[in-house]
Amino acid sequence: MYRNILIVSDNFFLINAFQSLVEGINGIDVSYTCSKSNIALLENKLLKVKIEPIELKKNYLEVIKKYDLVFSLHCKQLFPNELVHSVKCINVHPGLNPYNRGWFPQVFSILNVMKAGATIHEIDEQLDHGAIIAQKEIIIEKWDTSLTAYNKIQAAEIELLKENLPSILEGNYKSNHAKEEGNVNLKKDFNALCVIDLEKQVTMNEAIDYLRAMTHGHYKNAYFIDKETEKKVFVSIDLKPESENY
Ligand code: 0FX
Repeated sequence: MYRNILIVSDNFFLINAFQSLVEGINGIDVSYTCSKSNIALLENKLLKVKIEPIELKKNYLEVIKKYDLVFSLHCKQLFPNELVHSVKCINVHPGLNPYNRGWFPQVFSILNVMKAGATIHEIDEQLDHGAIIAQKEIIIEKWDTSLTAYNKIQAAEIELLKENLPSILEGNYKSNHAKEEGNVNLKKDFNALCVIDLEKQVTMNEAIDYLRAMTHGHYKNAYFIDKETEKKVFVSIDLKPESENY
């Protein structure tokens, strides 16, 4: 059984959910950390745990000495190879590996119609790539935006943690490598997507899919530049399926 567990996370919701899941388990010691730059999380009064900043690139040797299991629950930092090779590191990822590994998987799944969901996997040297412990697919409906798809994915992540945490802590889980390498999207791919080319000709179907992929609550994603004022104009979309509101 793993006893000294480190959580590295930049996600409020997942930290609190993890804490609720481990609350009653005896014999384990769980420490919670986030990126140094995540002031909002470090100062968040609603967090149920004490959280400390960590810089994995600098502090990985201390982590190797102190912990025998490390979880990444949506963490902004890359895990150094030395850490991954020395301690069991596990990632809870908001995508259905190997489809759309990397940045904001559901955004790309809306656009390229690849499967979406949540995956718990061992961390290796490549992005969202290690042996898969468990995964859950979510269905993206035609009226889902990035936000509504993401909410389904977070719910799937919690379900996966509930189902798999006992065997992960015991170290007796099974894991399998994905049969394909899949595809990877990076932050720069998302940034490039944000720029709307007003002259581009697309079908209404493509336009709606693009806008719902880029719509995520208050985030200002897709934009065009107004020629006269040279201001950025941000664009999002509101979709309501008939059964919900009519
Ligand atoms: O927890 P998380 O999903 O993101 C975290 C890390 O911040 C990120 O670096 C890491 N790749 C990921 C696995 O874990 O929260 P978030 O608020 O950064 O992003 C959540 C969703 O919000 C994302 O899937 C798409 C949307 N979003 C986010 C940002 C920052 C946008 O639409 N636009 C944005 O500018």
